[in-house]
Amino acid sequence: MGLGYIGLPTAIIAAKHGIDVIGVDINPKVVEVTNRGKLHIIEPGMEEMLQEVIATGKFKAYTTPQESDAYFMVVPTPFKGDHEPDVSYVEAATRAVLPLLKEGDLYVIESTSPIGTTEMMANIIFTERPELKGKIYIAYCPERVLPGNVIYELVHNDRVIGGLTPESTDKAIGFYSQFVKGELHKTNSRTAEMCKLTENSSRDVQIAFANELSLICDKAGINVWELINLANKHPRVNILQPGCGVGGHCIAVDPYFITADYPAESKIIATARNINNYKSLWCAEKVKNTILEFELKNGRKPVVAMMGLAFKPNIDDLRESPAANIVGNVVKICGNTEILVVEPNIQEHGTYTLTDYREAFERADIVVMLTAHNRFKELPWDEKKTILDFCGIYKK
Ligand code: SAJ
Repeated sequence: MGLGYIGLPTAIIAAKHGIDVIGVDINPKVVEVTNRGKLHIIEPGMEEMLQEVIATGKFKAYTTPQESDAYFMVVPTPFKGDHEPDVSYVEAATRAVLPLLKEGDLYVIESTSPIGTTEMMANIIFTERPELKGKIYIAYCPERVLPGNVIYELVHNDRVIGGLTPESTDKAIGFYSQFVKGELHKTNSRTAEMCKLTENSSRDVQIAFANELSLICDKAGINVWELINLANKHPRVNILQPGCGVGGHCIAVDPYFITADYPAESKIIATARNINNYKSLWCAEKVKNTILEFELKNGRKPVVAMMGLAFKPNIDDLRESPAANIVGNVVKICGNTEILVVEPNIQEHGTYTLTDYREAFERADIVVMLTAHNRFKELPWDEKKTILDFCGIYKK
């Protein structure tokens, strides 16, 4: 249920391992495109695999669920209101498969979910189908793949599997062991739900620490990249890298699933979110001030190169990208300044005319490094330009 960034690759990999897979998505366009062997998500190597499993007849997409032996909820859990998790898609997917459930079936939630969601869905199932009580297996099993490396990680990562009962955990392990080579760790559903949220919150907190250091170092006149490199020479210190904020659909989102339900207890997690959000605003302010200073000093407007739109290095994914937000913010406020927007990993953009990264660097008076793409690392350091390096292009 759900043929998005995780559901579709999972369906394809399972089919590739010989499992008969029915992919379901409420969006008819997704179903049509998928059945034509075209990938509607960005994931290297996945389209060839999709075409293969369609050809072998192991995979087909539909707009409504079909009777199966195991059902997987892999739908989005967005926000409603002020960062409150919205589990209505998980509930809708659950209600859609409810009439099809039969004795012995496995029902798994993979969607990132607040603590207690699996129990809540079990309640819905048993309220509507009381005769299934004790006769079906219910578990929570989050994925932890890194976008861009999904084919490898779906198979090789360890997974945490939390059943409502030990029998449910075993049943789910039986399923996943057909294609997962990583270790499958047994737990209960609440721990598995919290484990997913913990992993991404942990990374968010660690990035916030690096971002906080970058703000301190900027004021103190210290090169933060050199500082972190030196601190990491300590055998028990491993600081992550500062950047222009935290993007993507996971790390900047999942911590709110904890803070929404446990506001009094989740102080560090909430502060980390604020620091990482603030870092993007700080970067945008820095760019605007640098433009003003240039004008005052030179009596003309500068040419500005904004280097990168993607949410992390060497990908073409612009979802929830702090770099894209900063570009939007600067373009809005400094509309009459010539701003060259660069993203070498995409061909075109709906709003901006893109400039080649070498040309933009050459022409710019102010160069703003937003995403640490490898290609930008070939560019020289140029004393004549003002370079704002928010992502460590020149850290060496
Ligand atoms: N970032 C930094 N500094 C760093 C590392 C990352 O600023 O040192 C920024 C990146 O630029 C990016 C954001 O953090 O904007 C997130 O990037 P990422 O590569 O750390 O993670 P995602 O969002 O692509 O994938 C994460 C992964 N989770 C963890 O590493 C704990 C992945 O394993 C999860 O499956 C995924 O979230 C998910 O779906 O939840």
